[in-house]
Amino acid sequence: RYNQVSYLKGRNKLINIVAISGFTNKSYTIYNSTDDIIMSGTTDNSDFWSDSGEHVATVDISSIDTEGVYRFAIDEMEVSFNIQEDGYQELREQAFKYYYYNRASTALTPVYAGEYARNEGHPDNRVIVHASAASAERPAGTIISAPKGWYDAGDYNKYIVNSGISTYTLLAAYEHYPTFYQNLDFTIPEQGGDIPDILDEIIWNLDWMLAMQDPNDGGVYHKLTGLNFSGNIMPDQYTFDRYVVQKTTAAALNFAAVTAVAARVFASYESAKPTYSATLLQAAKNAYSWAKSNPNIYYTQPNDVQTGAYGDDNLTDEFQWAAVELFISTNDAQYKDDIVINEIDGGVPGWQDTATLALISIAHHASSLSNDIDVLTANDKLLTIADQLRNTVNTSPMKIAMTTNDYVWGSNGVAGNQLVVLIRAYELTANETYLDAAYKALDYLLGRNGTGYSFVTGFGDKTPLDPHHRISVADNISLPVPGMISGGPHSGQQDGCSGYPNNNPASSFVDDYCSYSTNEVTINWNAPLVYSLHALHNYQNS
Ligand code: G3I
Ligand code: 9MR
Repeated sequence: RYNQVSYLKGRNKLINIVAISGFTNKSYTIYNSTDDIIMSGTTDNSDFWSDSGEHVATVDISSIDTEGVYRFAIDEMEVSFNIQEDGYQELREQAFKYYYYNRASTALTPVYAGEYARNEGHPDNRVIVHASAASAERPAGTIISAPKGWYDAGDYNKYIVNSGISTYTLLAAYEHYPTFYQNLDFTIPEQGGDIPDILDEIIWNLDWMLAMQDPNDGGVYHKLTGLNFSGNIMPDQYTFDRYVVQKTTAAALNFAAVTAVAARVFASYESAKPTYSATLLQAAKNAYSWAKSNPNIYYTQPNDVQTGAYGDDNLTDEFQWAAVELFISTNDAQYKDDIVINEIDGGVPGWQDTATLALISIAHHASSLSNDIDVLTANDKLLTIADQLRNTVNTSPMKIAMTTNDYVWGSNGVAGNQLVVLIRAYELTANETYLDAAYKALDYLLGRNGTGYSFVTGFGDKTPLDPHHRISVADNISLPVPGMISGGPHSGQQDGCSGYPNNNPASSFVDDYCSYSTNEVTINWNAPLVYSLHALHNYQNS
């Protein structure tokens, strides 16, 4: 198992040998492209890796540090791998481009989408207020308009909770590395101009999020959805009515946090995007006060709605996250008074666990916050999570950051967010061991894992060809849309798909459309990949 995309010059390089049975001292040989032997040796004794049920040894090939293509041979097996100075350029671009490919309410043109050009679908300009979302001003059946946004995933619905962490992660990428992104072009229709391209893409989703707020009370609809999941059709073939469903506290708080971050980011772009920042900030404040008055309206799936729930009945973390972002953006004591550092407790972030997003923002704004909140304690909490990850990388059989409990639905989103935490710890401390751990942990997503897949479509020797992504199924193009990270292994197998190799958490994965529990794609799993690849590239250059 190896990084199938590229190892990087100047960074650590690990290859794992795995076998069904234990082994000792296996000989291996590494050749360069002219067939010279440049390294050979024997493995250590294997360790049992219970997460995949395999026996594993690790070979450290970091001493090979010349760009090129190499072959690694052991027993009768052979794989080839790359070492490059900048091995991820194309991967970075395509992982980001996924957001463009997943845009609702627009046609994708050949200039920007190449063979993935398609017609417009889901105009979402006639959306019905569902009974669960009815209010005096907007009774059930009222028609509203909420176009744009990114499709959540392999399905065509748009969910505020999951948009929350996804949009935050991309905004944080910009906020943490502004100069880097100001100098970075992406091939999207808004390319160039006064606003960095990453922010142009983010605007596509923010505009939709803003339309999900009821202007009458500040509440935010949980999702915009058909009553059921559609079949495998292209966006322009979709005929179901679309609804906004139930205002929830979770939606209001995710919305408040994201629009508060966006307000401070877009404050620098007032002339290119007049009043946008102020609109976002007002929206954030209104959503937050709605949540304060309605603190425990949890999502309950109405009987006639079948699509994703993104339910969450613990909102302590979302409250803290929103309060932190609003305080950073406003410096208003009202929000500071709601911040309780002791309540900001979580691990690696996810759509349901946003506490650490608050810690990440606190760490980034530490100097302006230190008179008002206990920044030291907050930073300690962030470093504690990173230390655990680094320790797992250094001591686990595969030398990765994943542990048994991380193999959930969307485990590759966990792996991506582990990278974000390690990178933030490096930024906070300048301690290179966090960066080393991040590079090793990145290999996991690109092949050094329990499945042998490089999980990003189009990148690697063995990559998902049949992800749960309606567009990729329906577009008559044999390869899936590139740059999408598949959900990743976990043993739930809720889709009842056949073809899983086994039930082990790290290897229960099947590259089949039917496996929506392991092989779907989503905006929240791609976001930490985009964040991390660009952040690491920034460090690689500096
Ligand atoms: O909250 C419990 C936790 O208390 C418990 O310890 C843990 C043990 O497994 O389970 C937790 O619940 C899990 C939940 O996610 C929160 O993590 C459920 O088991 C798990 O089935 C659930 O999976 C979610 C899945 O939808 C099903 O609801 C995924 O996180 C979520 O990413 C996924 O999202 C779907 C959307 O609904 C629809 N669009 C596609 C998208 C991606 O597949
Ligand atoms: O396509 C749906 C996917 O986006 C969701 O993650 C998943 C779980 O909510 O559900 C998928 O839809 C399936 C539905 O739940 C059951 N019938 C088959 C659908 C897949 O085509």
